[in-house]
Amino acid sequence: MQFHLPDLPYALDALEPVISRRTMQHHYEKHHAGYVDKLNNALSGMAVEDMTLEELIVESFRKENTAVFNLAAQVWNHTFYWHSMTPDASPLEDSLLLSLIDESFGGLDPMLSKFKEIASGQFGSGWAWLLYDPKQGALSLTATGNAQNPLTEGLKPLLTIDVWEHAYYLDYQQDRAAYIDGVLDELVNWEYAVQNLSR
Ligand code: MN3
Repeated sequence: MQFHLPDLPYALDALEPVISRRTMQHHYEKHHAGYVDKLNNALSGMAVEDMTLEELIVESFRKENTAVFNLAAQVWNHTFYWHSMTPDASPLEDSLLLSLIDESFGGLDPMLSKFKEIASGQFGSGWAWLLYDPKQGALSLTATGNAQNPLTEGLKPLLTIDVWEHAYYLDYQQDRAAYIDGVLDELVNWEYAVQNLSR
């Protein structure tokens, strides 16, 4: 079984000036591609035929196969992150998602402020997520360390932002908050979040 590096949904320079072409080249062509290669190497000889990447994430987590889990989750997280952003961002329209955001956070602006706070506050490498909890019927925001992925807890990711240093260091150096502001103010792909909620 070979997993493949998915195409980027836009050109390498499409997210400028928030994320530079140079960052995208390193991040997509080196980091993301590297995780795909290492995952395929780690899986050689293992019986994972017909497993989707999501199934592999949940299964390797359950079996405490940390090496495979970390790589599979990093492959999935990056693909999800690219799609969480768009150069053609438009405001979130009236939708079930907007109603849930109102219910769970008291509005879009308070939700975005909290998203920024959680993403900035993640100590070390990781991800910040907007999630739907099917059991509670409610949204939540959380940060996870390293490769950790909310799929393992039965939660449905709607959006993510990568807060590993490689995501912003070339453009913003240590100023993670400026990168997060740029992404959440300019690049959020609400259409993708709406699709994820209805999946
Ligand atoms: Mn990354």
